[in-house]
Amino acid sequence: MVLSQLVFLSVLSLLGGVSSLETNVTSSSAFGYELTMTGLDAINFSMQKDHLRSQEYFQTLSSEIELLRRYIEKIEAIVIRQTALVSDLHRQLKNVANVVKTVEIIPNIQSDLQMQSINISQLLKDSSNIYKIQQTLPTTKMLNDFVLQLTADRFRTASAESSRPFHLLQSANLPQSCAEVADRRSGVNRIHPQAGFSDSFEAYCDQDYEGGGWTVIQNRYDGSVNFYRGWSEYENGFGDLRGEFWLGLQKIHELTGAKHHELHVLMEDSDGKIVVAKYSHILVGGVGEKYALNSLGNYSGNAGDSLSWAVTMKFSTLDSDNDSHPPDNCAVIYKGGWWYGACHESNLNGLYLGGPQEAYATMMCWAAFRGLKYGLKRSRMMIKATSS
Ligand SMILES: [Ca+2]
Repeated sequence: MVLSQLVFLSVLSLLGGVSSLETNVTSSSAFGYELTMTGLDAINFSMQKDHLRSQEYFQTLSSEIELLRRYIEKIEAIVIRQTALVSDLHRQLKNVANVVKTVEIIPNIQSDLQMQSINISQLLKDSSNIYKIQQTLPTTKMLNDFVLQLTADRFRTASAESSRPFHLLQSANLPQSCAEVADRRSGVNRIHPQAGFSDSFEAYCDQDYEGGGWTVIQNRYDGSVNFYRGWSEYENGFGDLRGEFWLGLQKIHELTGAKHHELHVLMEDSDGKIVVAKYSHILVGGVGEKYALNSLGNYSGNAGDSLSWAVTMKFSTLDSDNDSHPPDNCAVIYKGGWWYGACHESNLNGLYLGGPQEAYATMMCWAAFRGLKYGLKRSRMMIKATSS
C-alpha cells in the first residue's frame, strides 16, 4: 500500500509539475526525482525482504523435505525388517506345521513301540524257555553214559533171562548185603537184598573201613563222572563201581527196606582233613514216594549234621522236581540230584569244584563242615546192615 501510494504520488507530482513547468521547472524536477528514488528504494527494500522471506521459506521447505526423506528411509528400514520378520514367521509356521504332523503320527509311533515291546517280551519269554529246556537237556557225555548204561542193562537182562533158573538158584545163595559177603577184601560183589522179589545187582563192598561190610552208595574223588543227571539215571545208578558212581535209588531202597542200615558219610576237604557224619538208621522210600529220605536215625560224628533237615524230603533231579520249593527246581538251581527241600544244607551230588568258590551251594558241599561256598575233594556215602 505504501509503495503504490508513493508511486501514485510520484505520478501526481509529475503530472502536477507539468502545469507549473514553466514557472518552477528546476525545483519540481528535483523533487520528482527524489520521490521516484525513494519509491524505487522502497520497492527494492520490499523485494529484498520478500527475497529473504522466500529464502527462509525454501530453507524451511528444504529441512522439511530432508526430515521427510529421513522419515521415508526409516519407514523403508522398518519395511525391510518387517519383511524379514514375516519371512521368519513364515519359516516358523512351516516348523509348527511339521511339529503338528509329527504330533499326528505320535499315536502310530506309540502303537509301533507297543508292538515292539510285545515282541521283545515274547523273545525274552522264548529265550527263558530255551534256557530252561537247555538246562534239562542232557549233555553228550550224559547221553553216552546213558547209552552205555542201556547196553549194560540189556546185556545183564539178556544174560539173566537166558540163565533164569540158574540165576534164581544162585540168588538164594547171594549175600543180602556187603556185610554178608564172604570175601573180606574190598571190591565189587553181587548182592541180592530182597531175594525172590527183585533182581540182584553188583555193588562195591568196603571191607576195610570200620570192620568192613559197608555197601558204598556214592563215591566221588576226582570229578571224572558227571553227577548232574536225570531221574532215570539216579533211579538206576550211574558211573563206575570201581571209580566214581551213584549206586541208584532203587537199590538203596531195596537195601534199606530189607534190613536195618546205618549210614556213614565220609568227606575230605582240599587240605586233607577227613570228617564223618554218622546216622544210625537210614531208610529210603520206594519209587511211589519218589525215594523219600524217610529216616536217618540219630546223628553222631565230627562233620556236623547237615542232612537230618532232609528227612521226609523226596528225591529231585534236573527233570523231576519233587522238592518243597514251589517256584523252582532246586536240582536245577544247585546242579545235582538230592533230597532237596527249599533247598539244602548239603549237596554231595552237586558240581565237582575244588576248594573255596564264588558260587553258592551249587557244588559238592556240606554246610556244617566247610560251608556252602566250598567244593569238597572227596565224598563217600556207605551203608551197613546192622542187627539193631
Ligand atoms: Ca520245586
